[in-house]
Amino acid sequence: MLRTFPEHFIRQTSDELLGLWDFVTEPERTDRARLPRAYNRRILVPSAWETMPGLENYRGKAWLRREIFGPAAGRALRLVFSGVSHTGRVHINGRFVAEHYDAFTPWEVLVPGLDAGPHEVVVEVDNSFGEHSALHLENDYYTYGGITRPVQMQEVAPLFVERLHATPRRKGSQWLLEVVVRVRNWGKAGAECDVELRADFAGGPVGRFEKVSVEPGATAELRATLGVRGVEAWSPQSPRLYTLAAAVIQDGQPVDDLVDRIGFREVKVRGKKILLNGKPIRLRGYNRHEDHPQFGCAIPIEAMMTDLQLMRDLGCNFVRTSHYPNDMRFLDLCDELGILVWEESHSRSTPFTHPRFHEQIMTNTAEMMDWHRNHPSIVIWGSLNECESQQPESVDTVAAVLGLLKELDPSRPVTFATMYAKRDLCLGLVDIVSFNLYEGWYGGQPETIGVRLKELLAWLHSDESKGGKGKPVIVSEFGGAALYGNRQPRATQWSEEYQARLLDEALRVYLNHTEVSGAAIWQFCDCRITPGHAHWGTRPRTMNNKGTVDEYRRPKLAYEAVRRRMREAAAKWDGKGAAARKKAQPSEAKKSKRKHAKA
Ligand code: ADA
Repeated sequence: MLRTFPEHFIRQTSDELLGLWDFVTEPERTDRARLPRAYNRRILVPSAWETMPGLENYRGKAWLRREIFGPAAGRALRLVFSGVSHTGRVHINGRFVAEHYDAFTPWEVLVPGLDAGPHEVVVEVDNSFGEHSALHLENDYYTYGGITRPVQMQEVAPLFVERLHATPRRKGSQWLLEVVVRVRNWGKAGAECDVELRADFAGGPVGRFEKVSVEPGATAELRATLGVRGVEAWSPQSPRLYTLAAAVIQDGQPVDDLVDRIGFREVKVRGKKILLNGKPIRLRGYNRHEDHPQFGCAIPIEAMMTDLQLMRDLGCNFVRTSHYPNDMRFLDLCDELGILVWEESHSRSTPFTHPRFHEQIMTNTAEMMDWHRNHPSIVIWGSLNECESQQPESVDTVAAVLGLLKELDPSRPVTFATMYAKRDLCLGLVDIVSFNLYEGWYGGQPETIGVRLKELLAWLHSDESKGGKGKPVIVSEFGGAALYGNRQPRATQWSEEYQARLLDEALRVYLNHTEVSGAAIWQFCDCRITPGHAHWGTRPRTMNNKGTVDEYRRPKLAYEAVRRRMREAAAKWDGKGAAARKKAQPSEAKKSKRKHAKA
């Protein structure tokens, strides 16, 4: 399954491509044909090939092969890949059919006209760096190789639901749901259908598009705004999910469908606050890389759940998917558990000068939003982590990427994480200002964290020219490294003691500051990095060691300090403490009543 729930009741789907495929890497090939004639290994899908003996460091091309049977008569084969790292080229019976770049966004391959088969599917996968890859490059995390997220095989009718988008909006006491359905026609002739919307928040159908006609090869985009009453809002405390489905009906019969889960919630920025359903929220949690020593980036759902449970135990309500779109199953779990998410498109200090940067970041950003926009847990869209936002010549690019986020989804605030603090030139382009602040690690001391923050906030809000005056602020990264097991009473850098002290002080400051709307520790778990780089290549163990848990999720000393600080903040801001505070503070209405009474 690509998701944690069934997405189709009418469309035929199969998980048979999850399993063993034939496999060969370029150096192990024995022929020079366009596609390999012989395969010397077997590989599991999904998996990262670095988990196989001898391929721990392999970077280059490899081929995966499987035999499949064709779809039923009158149906096209549709393959949905939720992640191939980083470039996938699909061949069916030796014929090239599709290509996709970037490990972190889903993509689909549609093949009409296949008979019952059998047919050969070959996926050429490439994880090499160079001119062809602007977003995957040597970095402070690792680009793995393989079909690293689940893939699904589907049989689709000529008219099928390609995408279903639903955006909730609050209007007084009711909700509006803006629905967009894309119906595609792969057939050779124009065709007509009705499209019915059903939801579990209503007894029967909630909408119907009649006599929709779609030209051959074209896609029709259907739009409706539904008024919805009597639903429970989605929130971290009560992550209520509903189901929305679109079905294609022809001659009175349903021929295709797509089901998604939605939540009714609204995110807004008001002055220096982020509001969820009209109430200020404070985000506390982690930056997380999809990385695990046993699985690489191909993390099984069980391990995703462990990560989320650890974050829950730590008292967090927030995760930033640094620095790329995450597996849809992870986002599904966040939806279900009520974890708030900042999802960002793929970029970390990526040079804008790379010849393919513009095209690849725009595509990645649009794909992220096309596939992930229904997740209620996603409350912030981001991109361009620590990119060149301090350079005048970069402003247009930052504006273009953030503009795309805004254009495709005006319902969520946008941001990027900057390392440039007072030198940043793009703070005017965001809804939320996000600073990566490594005070106490790359310079400074834990004790100077508070002073640095105060000074930065005073500068930011001092006048309009800074771009961020009066906007909410998130400290999007902070922390320091500790090598698991390196315990020393001297408590110097790289020791567990130092990291614990640093995080304790940082959280004391950030979680209690009324002008900080969010704090995300760098990072949840230690992660593998690309070796050899002048800067990150010097990191001990060729890992980024700033995890609160190590790569095996073993807690470091800081775990307890973080847990205590986060839980205190939870009690203060969103638990019983918050309710008690509210009670203690007279409402505006009561205050004015009292004033009048006094007068
Ligand atoms: C940056 C960056 C992270 C990581 C971190 C660090 O802020 O966004 O990806 O590299 O620094 O550990 O230095």
